[in-house]
Amino acid sequence: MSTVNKNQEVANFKISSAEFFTSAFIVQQFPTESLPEIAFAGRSNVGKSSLINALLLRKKLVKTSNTPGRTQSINWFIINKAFYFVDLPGYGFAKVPKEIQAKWRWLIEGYLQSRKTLKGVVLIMDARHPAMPQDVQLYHWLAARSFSIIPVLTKVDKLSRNQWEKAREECARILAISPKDIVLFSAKEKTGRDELWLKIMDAII
Ligand SMILES: Nc1nc2c(ncn2[C@@H]2O[C@H](COP(=O)(O)OP(=O)(O)OP(=O)(O)O)[C@@H](O)[C@H]2O)c(=O)[nH]1
Ligand SMILES: [Mg+2]
Repeated sequence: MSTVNKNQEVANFKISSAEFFTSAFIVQQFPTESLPEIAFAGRSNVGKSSLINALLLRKKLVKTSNTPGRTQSINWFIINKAFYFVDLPGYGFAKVPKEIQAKWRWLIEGYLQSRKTLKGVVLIMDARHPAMPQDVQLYHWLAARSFSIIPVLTKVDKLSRNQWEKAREECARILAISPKDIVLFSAKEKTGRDELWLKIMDAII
């Protein structure tokens, strides 16, 4: 499909419904696999939940917080009754006790390893600290399993415009990918929203 058609597709795309579906604190609580799923992963407090709200143009569908470690379960949201967005707990927050971190890791890996309906993973990083060691670790873990990965640098509103490309190039260098594969995003300003929707649609189809 040409870029013009694709942009048109995003322009015509309407979010007719976006609802909370279910939560899982343990693997046994995962809902039955049915519709395609897109997961959102990243370090604690990076802005995963805010990014989902920005994509859906909903202010409070997904709970966000200033305190890292807000999202403690895997949460499914059903969009247009056609696919799920899956908000994962964050990783790598030092103040979360070790045994809780281990539990979340178990839960996240349990999800990523087993989910047959998982179509793509949006890997969210902070534009001010692109590709931290745990991001790189998750990126390689996903790449080794042939996942469709969509790397995103969020909170770009916190950088000056001339730092955007620097952040993107730095991230691309560390992940050994092309800068154009990385989406620059801001939940606050809705920067990169159409571009990210396009990549998500590509992954779902
Ligand atoms: N300026 C700015 N702030 C943001 C942006 N995205 C998120 N934030 C802020 O970052 C903080 C964390 O956002 P969340 O969306 O709760 O982050 P999270 O990754 O879901 O956090 P956990 O669930 O704890 O892992 C909140 O105070 C948000 O308001 C953004 O694009 N720009
Ligand atoms: Mg969250």
